[in-house]
Amino acid sequence: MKKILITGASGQIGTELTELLRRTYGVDNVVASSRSFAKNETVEKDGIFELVDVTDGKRLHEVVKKYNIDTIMNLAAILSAIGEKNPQLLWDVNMNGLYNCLEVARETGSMVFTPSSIAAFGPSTPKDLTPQDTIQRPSTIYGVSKVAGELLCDYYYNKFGVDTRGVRFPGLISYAALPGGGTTDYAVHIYYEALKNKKFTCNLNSETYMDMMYMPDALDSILQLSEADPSKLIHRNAFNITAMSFCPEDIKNEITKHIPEFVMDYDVDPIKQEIANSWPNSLDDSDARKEWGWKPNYNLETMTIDMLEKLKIKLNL
Ligand code: AKB
Repeated sequence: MKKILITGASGQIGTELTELLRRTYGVDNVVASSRSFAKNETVEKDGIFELVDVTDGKRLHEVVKKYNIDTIMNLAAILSAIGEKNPQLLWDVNMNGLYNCLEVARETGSMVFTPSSIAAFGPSTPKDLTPQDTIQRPSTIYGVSKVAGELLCDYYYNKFGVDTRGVRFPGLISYAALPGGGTTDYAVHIYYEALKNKKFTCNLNSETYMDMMYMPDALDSILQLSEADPSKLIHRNAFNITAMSFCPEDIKNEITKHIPEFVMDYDVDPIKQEIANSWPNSLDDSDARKEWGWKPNYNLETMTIDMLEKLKIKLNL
C-alpha cells in the first residue's frame, strides 16, 4: 500500500492530483501539503493536510516520518514567467526543495516523482518533434532548474538507488485550479474569458506553437509512470510527453466553433514571448509510449468541449 506525500498540493496540478490519489489509494494514505493555507477547500478539508515548505528540510523529514511516507510527489515549484522576475526564489523552491525531497527519500527509502517541463529545452534544441535525448541549454532560470533537477534525480537513482521518476510536462490546461505564473497560462485563461466576456487579449503572438495537455491526461501520466514496471524504464528523469501542439489562432478557432461571437486580439508580453520562442514547437514522446505505455486521450477538439462544459458549471453560466 502506498503512503503518499504531495508537496505544492494547492497548485494547479496538486489540487486535482490530491483528489485523484485520495480516490485511488484511500483518504488515509494521502497527505496533501502546501507552504501556506490557500483556502483550498478540497485539498485542505477533505483529507490529511499539513503545512510544509519544501525549502525546510527538517519539517519535510518530520512529516515523512510521521505518516510513514513511501512516495513523494514533489509538485511545489515556481513557474517560468514568475521565475524570470525572481530567480533567487525560484532556485530556492525548485532546487533546494527538490534536494530536500531527494535527501528525505534517500534516508527513508521513498520514491520521488518530480515533474520536469518543456522548459528543460532551449533555443539550440531541435524545435520540431524534439527527441527524448537531445541538446538541453535552456535560457530561463526555470529551465535551468528543470535540467539540473533531471540530473539530480538521475544522480540520486544511480548513486543511492532512490526510485526517481519524472515527465517533461507541456502547458497544462484545467478548469479546477488556475496555473500560477507560467508562459503557457494563456491557454487556460482563454477559456474563462471566452465564456465570461466573449473576448480575450493574448499575450503571445498568433504563431507561437507549444505542446499542451489536458489535466486528466497529465494526472494519468503521473499515475502510470509511478506504477510502471521499473525493469522497463530505460529513461527516468524525465520523459517527453505530449498530447497536442497548437498556437493561439488554433485554440481561438476551436473555441469559436462553440462560441461564434468570441473574438481575440493580441498584446504581446516580450518576456513571455521570448520564453515561448525558446521552447520546442512539439515533442517526440515515443520513448514514454514504448517504456510505460503513455497514450493521451484528449486532443484540442475533445479538450475544448470538456473545458467549456465544466467551466460553464463552475462559473454558473
Ligand atoms: C510554464 O509555462 O512555465 C509551465 C511549463 C510549461 O512548465 N506551464
